[in-house]
Parts: sequence; C-alpha cells; structure tokens
Amino acid sequence: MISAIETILIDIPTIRPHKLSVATMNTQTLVLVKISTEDGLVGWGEATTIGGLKYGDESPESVRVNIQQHISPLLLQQDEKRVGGLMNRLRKQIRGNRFAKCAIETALLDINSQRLGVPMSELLGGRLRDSVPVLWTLASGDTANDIAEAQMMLDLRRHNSFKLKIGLNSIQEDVRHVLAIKKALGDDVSIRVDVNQAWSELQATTAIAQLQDGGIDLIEQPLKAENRRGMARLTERFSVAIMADETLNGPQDAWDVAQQNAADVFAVKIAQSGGLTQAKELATIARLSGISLYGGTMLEGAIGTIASAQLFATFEELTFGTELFGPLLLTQDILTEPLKYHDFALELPTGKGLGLAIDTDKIAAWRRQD
Ligand code: MUC
Ligand code: MG
Repeated sequence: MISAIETILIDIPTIRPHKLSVATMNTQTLVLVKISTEDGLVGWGEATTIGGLKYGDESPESVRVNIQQHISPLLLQQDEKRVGGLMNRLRKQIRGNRFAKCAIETALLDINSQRLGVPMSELLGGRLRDSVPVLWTLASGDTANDIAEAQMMLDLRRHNSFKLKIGLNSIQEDVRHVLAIKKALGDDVSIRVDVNQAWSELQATTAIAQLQDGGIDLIEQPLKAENRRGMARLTERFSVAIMADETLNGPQDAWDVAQQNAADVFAVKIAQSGGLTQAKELATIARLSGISLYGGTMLEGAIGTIASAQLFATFEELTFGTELFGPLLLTQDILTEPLKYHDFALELPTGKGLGLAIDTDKIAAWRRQD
C-alpha cells in the first residue's frame, strides 16, 4: 500500500550560465517525488523542468501543489503494484500535468522493479544496451568559450557530439557562431542545433540552407510547436534531419507529427511525454513511421536522467544518441556514488529499480524550506 507521497524542491547552481532562446539558467530546480509503501520500500521520480514556466506549462511549485492537493488523494492507500491501473486513474481524473505524472510513474516503477529485483528497464520492455551515447550542449553564449569547452570534453573522452543552443541572436550571427564551432572541431565531430521554436518559417529556410551546407547534422524544433505544417515543409525541403521536440507532448502529438511527415527525428522526453509508458509509445510510433530516435532531457538531475536512460536502453534504434548530461551541468549531485560517464556515453546502472545510490542526507540538507 502507498503510505506517503512527498514532493521535494532543491535549487542547485549550474556550472555556468546555460543560455537557451527561452531562458538563461543560472540554477536548476530539481523536483523530486518520493513514494513510500507500508512495507518500507521507497521509490523516486523526478518532474524537473527548465526556466520555471518559460519552457513548459508546469512549474516546480505547480507540480508540488498539484501532487499534494489532487494527485496524492487518488493514490494513497492504493496498491502500488497496480502501476497501469493507477496511472490510468490519474490520466482519467487529472488533466495535463505530464511532468507530475511522469514523476509518479517513475517512483512506482522504481518500487516495483526493486521488489522484483530487476533494473527498471526490464519493466519497460527489456534492456537492449548497457550504455547510451551522450552529447553535450554548448550554451555559454560565446563562440570561443564554446569551442574551448567542446575541446575539453573531447580530450576527456566525455562527449564527441555537441548541440548548440541558438535562436536568441540574429540568423546571421547564429549561423556564423555555429559554423565557426563546426570548423574549429572538424569533420569527425557531430554538431547539431536546437532553436527552441525561435524562428519564423522564412528565417528557418534561410538559416537551415546555410547550416546544411556547413555540415550540421540535425536541426531541432526550429519553428513554433504549433506550426507542424511548417515543420513538414522544412522536412520535405531539406536533407539535413529536422527534429521535433516541444511539439511532442504525448502519443497523440507523436501520431499527428508522424501523419503529417513533420519530422525526421523525435526527441523523446519522459516528462514531456507524460511518463515512461507514454514515452515508449512515442518511440513505437516513430519506429512504425520510419522516424529516427533521439533521447531528450529537461536537464533533470540523476533520478530523471537515469529513469530516461532506463527507457532509452530499451530502444533498438537510437540513431542520434541522447542528451542525458543534466547532472553534469549542476555544481552538486544528490548521490553517494556519481553516475558513470565515460567513452562518450552514460553507463546504465545494473542494480535493481533505478539502480541509484541516493544520498538522503544531502536531500534533507538542501531541500527548499518553505
Ligand atoms: C531542449 O529543448 O532540448 C536539452 C538540452 C538543453 O541544453 O536544453 C534542453 C531542452
Ligand atoms: Mg530541444
């Protein structure tokens, strides 16, 4: 039986300002959900987002209040083993709140896989790989700093693909910035861009032509999430891969994007999809539609990152790798043993459940007190 559900907020400074077209992040607020059972098991989930309400429509504070006031009463004293039934109940009685639902589902799956003594990936269809490739996002806002940062990551053998956050400056400045980095890092390094919806279709057409000529590998969400017909026109027009991100807020969106040929690649995000099961449905829709996969992030800490990795490890096709570097952007982590990033990849834990060594003392000391 579920005996307690707690939502914990922790504000952690980033290692440097992280500049997106929608927000500059100097701190990240981890939104952690802890579910306890009457027989003493504890499961963790995460509902972290980016930039308060600047990126998504749930804030850390709204997740906490909605879990407390509306979601917990539907779950307390229920059998935690009935994950599908409980999530179905939430989907029927709670509109939206995909991040909150994802955190709850993750914590329930954590408990159930611990009880079975298997890694969470085994409850998600089964692990097909023991690590996932991880890129790094260059978003310092300065070309020379970004090149130095990339060079350091290459030397450390931590990342050999880079995503550049653009859309804040003029098209000319952005294209110059991206192509200077591509030139400095050379042909063997994959460079992608994420525009976070900042361009009009006309701007996108001009910029993508130049980025494609310059050898850029992937263009992420260039247009507004609502403009799928525009995304379809770009996908048709250019050979460089066009990726859908903010437009994918669950399986129905994935289906519509696939039907409209509005992307070559899906960025699958567990929270944006409304949970691990729905994120898996996105991947199935992609597979059946000939769309490639990329494992996305909301720059979560260790819990959301490893929950995502547990799912992405069940994907046979993961052509564009993942961006599960969230914990590396933070100055502190909540584990007693750090995650294993090496050889341009994140190693999947082999332990039961999420497989993380969570430091509850740190969480108790750092949690927001209000
Ligand atoms: C996004 O839009 O993909 C992922 C990496 C990063 O730097 O920002 C995010 C969100
Ligand atoms: Mg994105």
